[in-house]
Amino acid sequence: MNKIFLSLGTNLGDKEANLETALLLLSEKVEILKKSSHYETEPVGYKYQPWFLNMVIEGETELCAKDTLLFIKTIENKMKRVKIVINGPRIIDIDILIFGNEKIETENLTVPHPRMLLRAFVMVPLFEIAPDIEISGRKIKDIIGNLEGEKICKRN
Ligand code: PH2
Ligand code: MG
Ligand code: MG
Repeated sequence: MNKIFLSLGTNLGDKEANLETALLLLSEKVEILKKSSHYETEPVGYKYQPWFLNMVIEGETELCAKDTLLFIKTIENKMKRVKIVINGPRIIDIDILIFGNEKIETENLTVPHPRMLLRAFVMVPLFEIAPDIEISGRKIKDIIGNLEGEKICKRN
């Protein structure tokens, strides 16, 4: 079994429903152990788009990293994600943040996720469910302390 952390994000349509659908589809092959709260977050990168709803989950899967990525892509396709603008609006985006203690650098997949340390919309929900993990030898609390102030608001 592989212990994994995934981030989910959506900023089109019924965002709550999109997260629920994605979790349901994920649960076919990933046992979901912990779910963060949902966070409304200011778009990072491309600004001219609606705010996102983001969350992070901890799970376990029998799949290897490559097959997990393929599985995630089938879910994004099932949910009819279309890519028009880089970093632009999407019905669902599911990213592999951490995959066991594997370090992966291939054309399609880099783990730990290369930009996660810079993004409050990943690090804040991750801290909520896994405050004690370290990423590349750094404590999450220290990483969050150094982030730029992108706006992020926890939903009840
Ligand atoms: N995803 C991106 C780019 N920018 N901004 C927020 N707030 N949330 C996201 O999930 C997000 C983003 C690329 O995947
Ligand atoms: Mg992403
Ligand atoms: Mg992605």
